Amino acid sequence: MQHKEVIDIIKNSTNIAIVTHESPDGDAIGSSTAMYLILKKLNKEADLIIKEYSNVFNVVNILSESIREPRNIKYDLVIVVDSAKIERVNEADIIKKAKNVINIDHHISNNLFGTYNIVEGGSPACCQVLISLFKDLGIAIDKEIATSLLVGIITDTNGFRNQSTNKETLIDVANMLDLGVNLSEIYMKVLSTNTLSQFELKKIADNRLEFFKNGKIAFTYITEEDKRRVNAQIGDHEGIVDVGRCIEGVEVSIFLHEKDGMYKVSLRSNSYVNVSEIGLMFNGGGHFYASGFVSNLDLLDLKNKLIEEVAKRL
Ligand SMILES: [Mn+2]
Repeated sequence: MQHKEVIDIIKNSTNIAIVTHESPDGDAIGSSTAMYLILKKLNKEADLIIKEYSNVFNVVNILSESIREPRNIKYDLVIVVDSAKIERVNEADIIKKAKNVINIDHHISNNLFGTYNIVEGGSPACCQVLISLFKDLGIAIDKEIATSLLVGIITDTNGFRNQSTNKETLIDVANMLDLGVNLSEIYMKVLSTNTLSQFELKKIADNRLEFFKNGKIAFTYITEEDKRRVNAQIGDHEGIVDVGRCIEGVEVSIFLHEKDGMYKVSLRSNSYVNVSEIGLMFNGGGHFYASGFVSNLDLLDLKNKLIEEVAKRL
């Protein structure tokens, strides 16, 4: 997709909304706020719609003050960031009603639901996809925008550790340092600091960690009851799936997290298992090394099915 067409649509739209996927992670928050700030530079006040988010993302200063309720109108343009499909977005109805939809994403499973799609499957973060769009828009990134972009890049690359991290990522980040962003502070806040409830939740998951297939599969879970017990806040389960993934010999880490009576499944692989295939089988999606889906199977059934599917690919 050529950026030019997308740029014209942005410039010619008045009522614009920015939306992202439910349970927004750092890349969802970073992409939405970076897009919001870029539009501001174009003298466009977009409705930034984010239903809920973890406090750690307040490292993006403008976040809380910029969020709006969706208006009951037909938007000229809805920009959807970091979302593989409409069903993952809380505000699916405003997307469906909109005159134009720009879908900006990096999931290989993205089903190109937009009127215009800028989808770079395999790119380490939606924020990285945005950087090249912003360059073509001819608007210089400032410190505030760079902070948003870094939140996305740091979280989605897991601190530059994921396989998807590439030369471009590091060059983009190096360039942002010239703008005075505090890389170490952002890194600490979004990736290295645990809230107390997050720590307690992780302890529960650590204690339940089991290994299968000669230690190649790691499995753990947390329930609604666990979350109540530690008074967990939104986002407190983030990062738990990486505990299993970082143990020597593990190829795939499986983490189940109960929410609203269903299980949200996170899968992470280290080198050769394409977990996006498994995500797709269960109507979810993702990337080669990271994918997820939601299931209404019970814990034991889900666990067995997942171990079976992963084992086929070992
Ligand atoms: Mn992402």
